[in-house]
Amino acid sequence: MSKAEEVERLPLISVKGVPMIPYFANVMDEVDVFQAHPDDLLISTYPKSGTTWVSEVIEMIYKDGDEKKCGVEPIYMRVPFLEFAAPGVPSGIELLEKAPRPCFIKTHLPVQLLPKSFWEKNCKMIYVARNAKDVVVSYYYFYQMAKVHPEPVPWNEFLENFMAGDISFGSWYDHVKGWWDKRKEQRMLYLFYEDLKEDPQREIQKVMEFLERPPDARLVEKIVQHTSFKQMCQNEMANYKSIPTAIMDHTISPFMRKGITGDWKNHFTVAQNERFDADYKKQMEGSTLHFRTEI
Ligand code: PPS
Repeated sequence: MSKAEEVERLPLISVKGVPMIPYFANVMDEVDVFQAHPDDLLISTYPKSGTTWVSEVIEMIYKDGDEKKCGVEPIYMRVPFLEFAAPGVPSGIELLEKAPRPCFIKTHLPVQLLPKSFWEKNCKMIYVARNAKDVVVSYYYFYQMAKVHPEPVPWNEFLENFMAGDISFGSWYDHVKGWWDKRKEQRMLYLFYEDLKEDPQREIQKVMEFLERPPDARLVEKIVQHTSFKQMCQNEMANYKSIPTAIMDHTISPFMRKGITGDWKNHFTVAQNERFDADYKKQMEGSTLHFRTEI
């Protein structure tokens, strides 16, 4: 097996028009024919939108709030990342081949690249969306610390690339709209990061209802505590610190970075904000999707 030290920052390559990390693109033929189980639960997001947070919430729901059971393995083993691949670590497909089914599966794929078996098997899906401004800031730091990404570029250039969709997993705008448009055809719960920040109790209850779990206020409270940003920063099984440094270097920027809504205000200049807003209006025109950039 190759070593994590061999990870290289390579330019993105197009998979059916979607720019992807070459390691991920190389496994897309296997991903495409992946056979979902009808009871698998898909957790889908554009990167940096709250995937890890919601994954831990779901784990806690299924394990009846037993923190020890959730703490047996890192989150990337408990919720395999379907299209992930990198030297020196098992790919998502390899993990899923060994995983007891049904299981939880993470993906960042835009809706049109999701393997068709998820639709055919009518799997439940939870999509988590986060406002574009906080996503681009979070992603800017993630590009620096997660070394499977192309060479990092200065903030202004990164912002331009984001608006153009010239970024790993492509356009945020197409991603959130694509999944939004599918939500009525499928057993899908569409959540917003900002709602989770504002009222985690309410949103966790929503998830439990979607998963056909009986109401349980004590369990909800336990999950709220266990999945608070502070707790998850310290939780070695959720904070990604066990990934080899050659792949993720937390000294550059921690995976659990700030966990807030509105950090974009510390990064966007007035001019960047105006330009972004004007472009946003065009790209989101006609969509009924609405995001909050502050709470
Ligand atoms: S990834 O790499 O795409 O799977 O990342 P993802 O987990 O989707 O998103 C990472 C961002 O989510 C923040 N985060 C949280 N915020 C609030 N509460 C909790 N519990 C939590 N857990 C993770 C994490 O800090 C990243 O956001 P930023 O803005 O960079 O802090």
